[in-house]
Amino acid sequence: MKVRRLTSRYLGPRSLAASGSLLLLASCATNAPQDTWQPKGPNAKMIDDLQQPVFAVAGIIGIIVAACVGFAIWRYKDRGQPIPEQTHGKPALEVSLTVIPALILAVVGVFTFRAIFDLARTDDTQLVINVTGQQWWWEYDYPVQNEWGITQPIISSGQLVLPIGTKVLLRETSRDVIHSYWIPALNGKRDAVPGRVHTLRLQADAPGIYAGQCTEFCGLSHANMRMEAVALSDADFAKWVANQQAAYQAPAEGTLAKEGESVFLNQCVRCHQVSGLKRADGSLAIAAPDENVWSGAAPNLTKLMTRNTFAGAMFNLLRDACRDDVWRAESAAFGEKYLGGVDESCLNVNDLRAWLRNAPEVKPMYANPALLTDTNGKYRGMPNLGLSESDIDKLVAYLLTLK
Ligand code: HEC
Ligand SMILES: [Cu+2]
Repeated sequence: MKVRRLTSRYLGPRSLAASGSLLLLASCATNAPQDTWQPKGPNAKMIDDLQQPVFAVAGIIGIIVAACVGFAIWRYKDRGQPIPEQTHGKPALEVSLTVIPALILAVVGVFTFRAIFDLARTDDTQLVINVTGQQWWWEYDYPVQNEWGITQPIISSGQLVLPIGTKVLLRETSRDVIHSYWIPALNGKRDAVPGRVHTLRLQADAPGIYAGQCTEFCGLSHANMRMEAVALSDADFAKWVANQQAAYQAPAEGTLAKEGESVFLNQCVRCHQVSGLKRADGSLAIAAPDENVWSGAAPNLTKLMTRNTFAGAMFNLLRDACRDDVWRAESAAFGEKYLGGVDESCLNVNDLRAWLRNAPEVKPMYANPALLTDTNGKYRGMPNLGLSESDIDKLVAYLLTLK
């Protein structure tokens, strides 16, 4: 008796309708940069072309099955009637219910296989970028490719910059655990596995920013391991390449930034590379992150202020208003806005200072707090360096010159 009343209260048609429409409304997000139904390049489009018809066919079949089940429940509900006449099978029905789904799956299979092979092609690549996942950020390494003006390797992180209309091939690997690279608007997922190289094709049709995130659970800050692909016109990409390779500009003597450079030399170069940075004795400062970090690498900061995000794209390097300005720019104006980089007026100084003050506090890195102090000299992610506020002032001034 009691059970009946409970079920009728919670499973009544009204509450079912209410929860159903809530679910439906929840799918109506307007600003959804990671929507898998909005391809922005031919690889993602190929997946979408499979997804749309299969979703429709599966939807129709799903509705028919649900309707049949509903009808059977309603029609043959136990009302005390005698057991219906028992028959043994119906060969015609059984054969057709086996053959029809097999045919549907065969058709879907043919198109799926074709897409899988097309998406695996590597023989038409126009630009190669090496991508390395690690807890919890992505490194991008552009090997020398003279036809793109890349005459020395470019190493960056967080934002993948690529030219539009170009068949880009990512060569993915990992320095620690398995990660997975996924920018839904440009292609499906591809795992980044230590000791292996997996390839992933990317191509963007129009200038803009396309968001994604790591999709293989990789530890405490998995959810904070994001990425953004930034697509630029050929001309803007050439400007980006030239700037990434430009020589290091030391801050002028007597400035706060110059003091920041020496704090950086003392505190940061053991992990972070800034290409061209020299020590007081004139020797090049070369980072050795492998000695200090479990994953063996820390982001290259040479051109930090040319990207809009930091720490695995978890934080914006631009204040919200400036960032919106870049994200919402029309295609034609986008490149120039993006290439403007980050200046003092647009810097998201609060998040950057919080990071320098105590990185593990703003990005979870150790489930066990004891490991924050007892790390055998190696850190997962960036450690708390116990910097003073005045050192942070100097460092921020210095980092602003890295563009
Ligand atoms: C023990 C190694 C280590 C030291 C020392 C270190 N860092 Fe880091 N830093 C890292 C690692 C690892 C990351 C990536 C963490 C992440 O994204 O989760 C990082 C990330 C950063 C980032 C974000 C970069 C990006 O592109 O995402 C900045 C900025 C930064 N560190 C600045 C500094 C400064 C300034 C110092 C010196 C005061 C410093 N770090 C010292 C290891 C270190
Ligand atoms: Cu990951």
